[in-house]
Amino acid sequence: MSQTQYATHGDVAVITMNNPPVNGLGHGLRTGIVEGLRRAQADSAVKAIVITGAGKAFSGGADIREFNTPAALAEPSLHTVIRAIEGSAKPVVAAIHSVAMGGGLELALGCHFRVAATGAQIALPEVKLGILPGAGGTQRLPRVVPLEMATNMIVSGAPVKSEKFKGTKLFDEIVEGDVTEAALAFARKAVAENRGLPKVRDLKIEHEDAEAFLQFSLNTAKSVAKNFPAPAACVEAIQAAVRLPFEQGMARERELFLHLVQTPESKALRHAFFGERAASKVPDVPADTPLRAIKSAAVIGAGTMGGGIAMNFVNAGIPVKLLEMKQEALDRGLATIRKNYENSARKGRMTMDDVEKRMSLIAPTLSYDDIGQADIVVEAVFEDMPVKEQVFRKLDEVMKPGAILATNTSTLDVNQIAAFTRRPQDVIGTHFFSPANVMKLLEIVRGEKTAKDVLATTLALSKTIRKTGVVSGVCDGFIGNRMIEQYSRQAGYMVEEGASPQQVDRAIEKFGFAMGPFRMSDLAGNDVGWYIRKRRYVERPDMKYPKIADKICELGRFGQKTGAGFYRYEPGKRDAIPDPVVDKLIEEHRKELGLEPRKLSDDEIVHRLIFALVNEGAKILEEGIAMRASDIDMIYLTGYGFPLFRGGPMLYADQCGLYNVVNRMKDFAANPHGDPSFWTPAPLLAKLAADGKSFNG
Ligand code: 3H9
Repeated sequence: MSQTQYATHGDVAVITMNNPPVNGLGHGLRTGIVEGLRRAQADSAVKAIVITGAGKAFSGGADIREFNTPAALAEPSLHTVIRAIEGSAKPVVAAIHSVAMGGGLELALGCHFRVAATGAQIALPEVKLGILPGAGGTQRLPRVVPLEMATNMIVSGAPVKSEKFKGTKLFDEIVEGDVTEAALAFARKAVAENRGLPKVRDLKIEHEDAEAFLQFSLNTAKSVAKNFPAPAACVEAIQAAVRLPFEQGMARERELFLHLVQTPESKALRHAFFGERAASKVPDVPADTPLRAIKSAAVIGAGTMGGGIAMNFVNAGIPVKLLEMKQEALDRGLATIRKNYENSARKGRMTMDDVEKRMSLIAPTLSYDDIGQADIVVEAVFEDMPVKEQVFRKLDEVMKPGAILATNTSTLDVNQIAAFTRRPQDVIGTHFFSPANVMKLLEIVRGEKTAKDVLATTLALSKTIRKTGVVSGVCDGFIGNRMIEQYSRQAGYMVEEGASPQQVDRAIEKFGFAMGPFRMSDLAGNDVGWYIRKRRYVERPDMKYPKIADKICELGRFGQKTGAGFYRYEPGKRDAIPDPVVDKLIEEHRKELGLEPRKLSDDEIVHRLIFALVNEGAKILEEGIAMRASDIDMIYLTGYGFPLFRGGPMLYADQCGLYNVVNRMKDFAANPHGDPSFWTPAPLLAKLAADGKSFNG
């Protein structure tokens, strides 16, 4: 089916791009546009041409799925299309009713005139995919809007509403109502008034001190973007626009684009773009599953987690009942929420009026009788099955039929929790990450009996509260924590073998993690892991654990909250300071084990940590706990501080080559200390490696 429609309206031809969902400029659409142009040129009755888009976008840009495939290079390329538009002997008018992004905007910039609807979203967002606008965007945008504005748009990728361009040369008209009608009228007027065929390329970039401004922008881009090469390359392309004749600037832009599109950073960002969207799809839950209405919520527990969860609802305008057992705990929880909002107000992110408005959406209560009418209730009480049992039995009694009963458990069996109620189909896990009002990840745990509409509603809710929702099946620790346990075990082994906690943290932080395992544990509270391990020792006597972390806990060093953990902390400060007490403890522990400390390289540290994640990830994938490898990556990118420029553990393993991963694991298994069985490759990993395949296809 053709991806364009062609029609004539009197003496104006209208080419409508029609490639759902967002008119991505793939090969089919590009071909259709060129054909439409040819047809219009050949028809002597046609005096002008309008290009518009069907559906929800004018165009979301080049088809990202085509990148690094032959289709991306196949003619007509986007350059060829834009050249054909610009070179048209009849005026071409872009009619932009909504999103014009990336290649879509570049195409519009090739048109002789542009008419946009108010509210249309305009952007060159390529930088967010680790590339730059590669079809003239860096050369043409600075010719129609002030250099600062163009640079800002290209380097940030942020969308700007069409009306903000009033007074610039980007749009000839910004209209309310039917933009195609307006463009048709405009086209007729342009012909009648003999306005010719103005080309953006012929305009001059006007700026008093472009060189100094761009040098400053380049320095800023380099220092802010650190691991991402694209922002600086964007500025370099704009520098070329300022310094060079148009065609040479285009050549420089092309060169930079072709380099960036091959970088692992760009692959990682594109993986995350599609991974985020894939995560919201569940193969056996149809996209049109009717959702349950979520207009009100309740949260059980006003502790750190409960308070953060309540803030999520409030921020989305959903009123919340916040329930606690004791007045003091409730008061404390509310005070913390208020403090958080007031801090935001102090930083200028909201007004004090907003603070009051948000606080007014929270109704504190000590009674279950007050929460029964909520559409969803999220339990965030102590991580202990008997406590959860009590809460869920009570919820089963008081909640209205059809309410979603969610548990914020991070490790416990959601099926067992569901079985405490007579409505297991309404029970689901919503595992928030601390601080719950900040962290992007929401691990959504699908119980055996969770109803499809409950899952679909929770996934939709994750978008409403601006989280990345990723579905996990039921297992101990779900996806994220089950994997992190293996990572922590390796971290502990490496300290036993000779690394210091600082060395381990430093190595993985250099790799790009926001925080190493020991600093992270100190932040989260070492007692949390200790509590879980004590349960493991009983349930899984077959599993070996390094014991340093237990010894740290036995000293009451629970981390930042007690002023000491693997590091020590000055009162009120968060800087992790190495502590000789810990060094001594480790030394004694090694002696007890009869271990002569050895030097570990940073490379060994990093790869033992990452491949521990990958091997467990492969098991999780094979067991169907995760639906796809990219879901695991999204969990690690949004909840565990995995470096975005590396795309997540599974993509990182793919980029290393799974054959190499398995070989490296064999080396680790040969290490006489530690746990050789730890490094038995998961069957899926072994198979993919042997077949020369990857996790992400
Ligand atoms: C570029 O243009 C390069 C050129 O400079 C140079 C070339 C030589 N391609 O976000 P949504 C899919 S680079 C392919 O949920 P929304 C998306 O995967 C491109 N697919 O909807 C999803 O698919 P599915 C620069 C794309 O309404 C579906 O559309 N452009 C593309 O919330 C719906 O997406 C960008 O970076 C694409 N370009 O938001 C724009 N765009 O249903 C990136 C979307 O299978 N896109 N899809 O999961 C966006 O920012 C948003 O998607 C948009 C719509 C605002 C357009």
